[in-house]
Amino acid sequence: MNPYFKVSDEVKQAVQHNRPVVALESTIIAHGMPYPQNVETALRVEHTVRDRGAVPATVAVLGGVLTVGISKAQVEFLGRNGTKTAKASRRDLPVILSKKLNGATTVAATMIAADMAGIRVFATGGIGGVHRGAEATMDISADLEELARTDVAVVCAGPKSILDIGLTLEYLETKGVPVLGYQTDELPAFYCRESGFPVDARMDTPVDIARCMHAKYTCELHGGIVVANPISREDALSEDEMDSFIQTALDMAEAKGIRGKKITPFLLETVKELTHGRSLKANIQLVLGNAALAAEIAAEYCRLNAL
Ligand code: PSU
Ligand code: MN
Repeated sequence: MNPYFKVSDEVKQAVQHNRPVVALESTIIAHGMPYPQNVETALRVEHTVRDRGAVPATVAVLGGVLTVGISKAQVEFLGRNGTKTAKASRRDLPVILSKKLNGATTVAATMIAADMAGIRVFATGGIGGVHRGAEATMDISADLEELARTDVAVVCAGPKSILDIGLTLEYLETKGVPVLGYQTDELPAFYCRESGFPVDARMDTPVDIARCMHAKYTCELHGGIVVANPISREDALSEDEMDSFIQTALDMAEAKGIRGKKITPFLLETVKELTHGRSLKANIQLVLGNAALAAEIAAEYCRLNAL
């Protein structure tokens, strides 16, 4: 018995019977979007996963318990409470658990929980990465280190251009993390479909991605896989336009001296204001798209494991 860890009955049953499950994070709820869009989106994402025949498993720390498969009421609580709930990445977990606090799990912390629960597929909006200027600040998201060590495929819309995408790819290469493009040769960059950087490999179907996971985990090549799923054409924002907004947001962060775990939420919020909410709409749409793809990959992965 681990007093710091809990899996809902529904998720536990699904994992035990090799039925598809998709892990979902909660930093995006508490720190990534404003209320009430955060709650609406989190519940729509769960619904999308169910529609595709998989069980959603939203992860958060509640009263010192890392919980996989939180309830609707708990999603609502996290959404309303917003940034009052601490952002919890790997290094934050021991303090939050021991003090019986609440925590909104990042990609890294959600991967840890998913792995502990036996869930291999996780959907989110964007992963953390190497920040611009990291040569000086050393700001590299713990998400990358987690991708290096924890066996979970993360379906995302690519790293956001608030990051240094080239350095993020270099880091992932060093750490042995495959970066797969879903129906694309080019790495998408979150709100935009283009980044100017190629992916390691293009995968055209969910079963191809599941096969890649199967090969990796059968050979015990530990660590994550990035599945980069471009935002739909109709929801995408233009690269040129976003570049200038992102530069403005970065300059504002610099002027205000914002650093550490606060930087990612600050940049997201500022870009949202600069685009008059258009970036929020794009963010919502891409998360829904990632949830749908993740559910399909999870189903294919279960099929391969049943053979
Ligand atoms: N990217 C997004 N939206 C988010 C995040 C990243 O587009 O909400 C969140 C994720 O939870 C990710 C975290 O794991 O930010 C990364 O934070 P940091 O850079 O401090 O590691
Ligand atoms: Mn950071």
